[in-house]
Amino acid sequence: MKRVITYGTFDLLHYGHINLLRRAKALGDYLIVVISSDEFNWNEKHKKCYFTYEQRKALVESIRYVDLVIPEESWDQKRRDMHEYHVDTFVMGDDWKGKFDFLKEEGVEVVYLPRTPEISTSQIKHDLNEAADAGESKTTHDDIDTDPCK
Ligand code: C2G
Repeated sequence: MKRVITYGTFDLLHYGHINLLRRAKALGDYLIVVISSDEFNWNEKHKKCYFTYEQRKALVESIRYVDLVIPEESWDQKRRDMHEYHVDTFVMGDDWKGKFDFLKEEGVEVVYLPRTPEISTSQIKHDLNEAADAGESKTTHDDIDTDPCK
């Protein structure tokens, strides 16, 4: 059984994340996803997530490609993870290209996959903020046609 691992925040889960996870799983038989804890995100990535770790974990665990979700609590846990989870292949989007090549020293294959270019969690937040500022988000329920027979 070929074991693949990948790391990320996976906040506001979107199709760019799904594209990555689908291609990562296609490289093996078992996919481990290491999701950044709330503390790690805040202290190390200076990211405030919309969803908590538990919520992001539940979302990612529901994806058909994913076999196991564990927490990412420090930048330097990767070397240990490769051995603890008997990893064959480490996968990241190519925005990280070259950053984790040192993991080859642990005997794993390191693969960087092309990012899905036009989508990101920060882009989603930006677009929603812009829409809110423009007043586009003021949909009221009385203007939504709920009569299924019409
Ligand atoms: N990704 C992608 N295409 C996008 C957005 C993200 O392929 N449009 C990939 C990223 O390259 C990454 C994974 O999806 O491999 C998760 O992305 P993030 O949740 O943004 O994770 P990141 O903040 O990059 O954290 O130790 C590594 C870090 O935890 C990675």
